[in-house]
Amino acid sequence: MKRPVGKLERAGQAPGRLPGSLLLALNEPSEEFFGLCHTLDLPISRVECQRRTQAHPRTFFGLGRLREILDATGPEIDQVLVDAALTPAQHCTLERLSRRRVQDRIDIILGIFVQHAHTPEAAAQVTIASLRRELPLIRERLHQIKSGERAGFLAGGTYVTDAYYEQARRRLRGQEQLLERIRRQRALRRKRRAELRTAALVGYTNSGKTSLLNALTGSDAAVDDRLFSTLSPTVRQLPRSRPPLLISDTVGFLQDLPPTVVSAFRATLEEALQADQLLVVADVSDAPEVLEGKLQAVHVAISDAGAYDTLWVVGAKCDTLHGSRKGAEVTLRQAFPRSRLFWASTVTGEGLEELRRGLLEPPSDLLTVEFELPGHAEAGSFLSWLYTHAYVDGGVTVDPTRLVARLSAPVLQQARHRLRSVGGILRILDLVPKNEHPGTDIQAGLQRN
Ligand SMILES: Nc1nc2c(ncn2[C@@H]2O[C@H](COP(=O)(O)OP(=O)(O)OP(=O)(O)O)[C@@H](O)[C@H]2O)c(=O)[nH]1
Ligand SMILES: [Mg+2]
Repeated sequence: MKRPVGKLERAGQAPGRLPGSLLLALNEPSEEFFGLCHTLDLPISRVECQRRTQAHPRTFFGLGRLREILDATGPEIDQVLVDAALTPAQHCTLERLSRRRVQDRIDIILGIFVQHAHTPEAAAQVTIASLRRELPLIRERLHQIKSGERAGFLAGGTYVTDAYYEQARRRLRGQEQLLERIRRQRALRRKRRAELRTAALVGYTNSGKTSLLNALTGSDAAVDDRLFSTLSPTVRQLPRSRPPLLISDTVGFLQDLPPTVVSAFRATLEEALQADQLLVVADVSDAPEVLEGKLQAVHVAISDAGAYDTLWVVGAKCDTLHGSRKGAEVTLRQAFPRSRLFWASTVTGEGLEELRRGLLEPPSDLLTVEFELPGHAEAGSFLSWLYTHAYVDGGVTVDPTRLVARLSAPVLQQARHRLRSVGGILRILDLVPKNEHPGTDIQAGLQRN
């Protein structure tokens, strides 16, 4: 993510033409904060920093320094941006002293999410996150009115604020119920797809996940050099995958993502993390120390959802590595030591074929099963079902129809069930996989259904 070069300078060249923002940061603003502001198109006209190890508990900067800055601030500044997550007390006090809208890191991230929420599910998630964010602020304003710090706020005083608080709570409950309904519908759709193999692209925001999905599946989901372009999961089938492999792309991670946002998007993320194969997409155009920090955030988010032995790492945007790949490779291997590593560029196409081949490979924990079917019509429908759920090895013989396929234990259960109505036979040719309990159901041997 590039810093919004020129925004500061442009505003400086034409003072007063466009209202701009005053940016406050402890020590110095982070590149990522500029990236977030760029994503929201917020023009920054002035940056003020204060060296201190901890923010002031009420005024963020020391009160003296804050007053000095605000006294020198005219109408060209219409809002204050703060590169930190403010407490409700700091937020409301800064608002009151500056008499301007105050937006901290959380507000800006939420603003981006609001802009990018294009589906009912994403919209409900974002509204919930915004309302959960808003409630403590309303409470703090109410507190400041009652303690006399904010006389006359909202004209009606405590009465109006109380009513607003209640209204926000009611809206929150309504949105939570709506989201629950949407999730139930999604769960139903997911259940229908549950037997199909899935791979999920996960990673830091802007790491190139959607570009990779598009390149692998020939789709055209929106790609942008801005943060959080994707909020709702997109699922596409990998062409020529048999059985079909569904690839999903979802919301990206960010270091220190506010808990309100994390909790609103948890279900979406967990759904992605349930995939059979996870692909962590890492942007190797980042400097190694930046990449390391981002991978750490990804690591935390993934391990929160359970350990992943089958995780693959994709060094994305590898066209930007003009010199050696060693540095990026060391960083990627340190973050995910046991993972298979791929390189990919959606610009030059490098590595895409290898990744596609990797995705088409059958997983190692499948059972090899021989089927013998009578040659009538039901056998045909069983065969077409088998082709969409198992890796059917070449060489199907007819009369009787005999074939060998590799399939997972759950698919085997269903195959057995379906065979009953067809009147066929199956024979498991290899041993029970390590992670299964040996039981009569899946032990080797001829079984008549
Ligand atoms: N040089 C180069 N740029 C790439 C490559 N892949 C993606 N990009 C650029 O990286 C930026 C982000 O790409 P996206 O695919 O939107 O990234 P994302 O991870 O889906 O981002 P979010 O949905 O915002 O989390 C875009 O400007 C892409 O054009 C690549 O292989 N090489
Ligand atoms: Mg995306």
